[in-house]
Amino acid sequence: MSDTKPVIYVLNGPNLNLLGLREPEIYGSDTLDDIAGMLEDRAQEMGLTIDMRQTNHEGMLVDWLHEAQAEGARAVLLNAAAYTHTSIALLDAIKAISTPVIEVHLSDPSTREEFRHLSYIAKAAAKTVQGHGAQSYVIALEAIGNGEV
Ligand code: CA2
Repeated sequence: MSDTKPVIYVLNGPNLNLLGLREPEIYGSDTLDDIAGMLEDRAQEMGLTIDMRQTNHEGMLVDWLHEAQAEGARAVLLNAAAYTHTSIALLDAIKAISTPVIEVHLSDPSTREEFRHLSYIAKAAAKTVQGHGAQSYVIALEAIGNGEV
């Protein structure tokens, strides 16, 4: 039988492949695979499917945002990492698709260095969840499940 559950793209940007291996005091000790597992468990309860990806390349994130729309994804969770604070290309890509995008951060960039206070992603995202460690992703997923996004 084919799987017709709505798909949530979970897109992760540069250096997040190192999660759990460095700077646990800022980002926690969960790896990206741990977070994928948490999301898959919660998504199953909610009747959703997770497609979790990570790249260190800005253009790949742009391509995946376009793909999310083309493939009919229900929504995107996006942790653009440092590109959050620099990327007009990602802002334009979010504006160019109708798929809702939720901005996710492990830390709370607004309480960190000044250069992290500006988020280009927030200018187009349907919602931002930040500062809850790995739980930020789960909270963002639940916002889709409860119809907030
Ligand atoms: O808090 C977040 O999720 C961030 O998106 C993480 C980014 C940072 O540039 C943003 O301001 C906030 C950094 C991701 C780097 O990930 C690392 C993981 C382990 C060790 C070092 C970096």
